[in-house]
Amino acid sequence: MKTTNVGGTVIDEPKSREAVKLVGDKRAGSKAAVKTSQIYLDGKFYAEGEAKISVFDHGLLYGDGIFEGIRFYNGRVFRLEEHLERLWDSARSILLEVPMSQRAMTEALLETIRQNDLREGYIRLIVTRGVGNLGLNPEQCKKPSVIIITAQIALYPEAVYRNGLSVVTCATRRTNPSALNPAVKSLNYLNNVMARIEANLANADEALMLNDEGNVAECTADNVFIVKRGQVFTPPITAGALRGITRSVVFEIAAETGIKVTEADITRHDVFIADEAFLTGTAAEIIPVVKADGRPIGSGKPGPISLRMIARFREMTRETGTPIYS
Ligand code: PXG
Repeated sequence: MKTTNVGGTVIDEPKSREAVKLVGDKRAGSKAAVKTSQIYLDGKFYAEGEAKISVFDHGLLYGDGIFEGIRFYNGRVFRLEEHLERLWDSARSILLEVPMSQRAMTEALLETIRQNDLREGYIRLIVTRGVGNLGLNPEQCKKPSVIIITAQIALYPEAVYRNGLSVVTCATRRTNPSALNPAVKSLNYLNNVMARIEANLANADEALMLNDEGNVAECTADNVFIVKRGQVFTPPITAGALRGITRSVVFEIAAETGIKVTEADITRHDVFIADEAFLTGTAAEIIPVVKADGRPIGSGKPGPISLRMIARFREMTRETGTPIYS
């Protein structure tokens, strides 16, 4: 079943069978047709159907660009500064100059949410290399483009946070950092998309991606954590993981509650014998994993540390962040 949403756009449709599906498809014929989302494109706002970029934009032709996925809750943008820092880091790494200051970007972002009159949702912030010719040389591209899209988010249903997800290890390895560093949040997500397809084909909720050494790197859009004997472990960034913002919030919650977190190489075996496992990401938040490659993790139910993390994370999202309307 498809339901529509006011924000117009939706970032994903979770795989879970019980998933709530939200799509911005006006043909689905409901209230969503009443309001189209306003999209920021290079300093101006356009209705959803009017926001267009050139077919010569290298973001499209080569995946040459960067992005961030950000959430806002209860009228506040969660961890906005961290997301902008990471965007600027990605830009630096690929020698792309974001055509505005972080301050101007903050204002553009907040204004986009205001234009859409939302208090809860998701923001997709994209900077493309801009218009060039059909050659891949970025020197052809004189002006990067900035796109900001707000959307209501297709959350996993609450039951998944209580019952957990299944993951399968996929054959697609995470990109080797010396080829394309996974720490750069680039528009080049085909590596992750291929892994996602494998999860779909296996009828699993997520794909566990390994690096060239065979250690766990991350899932397709989430960082991975395991719990063993009361201690929490997660792969280091050097294993091919994105420096997730939600990941860093887990470090903070752990410090607050006296739980030890260690960045360490994790094998599939470690996942199989873990007492608990969970994933972290802006879209998924903190979500328990209860099955890996057909093996139940721990008791096969979300464990106490995962549930404590989820509860504290939710408090933080409601109480902290950059105010949108004041
Ligand atoms: N790893 C990868 C590869 C990601 O793309 C994360 C980890 C988690 O990072 P944050 O900072 O969000 O805690 C991401 C997150 C989505 C979606 O629909 C999420 C991301 C990218 C694309 C889509 O959830 N990035």
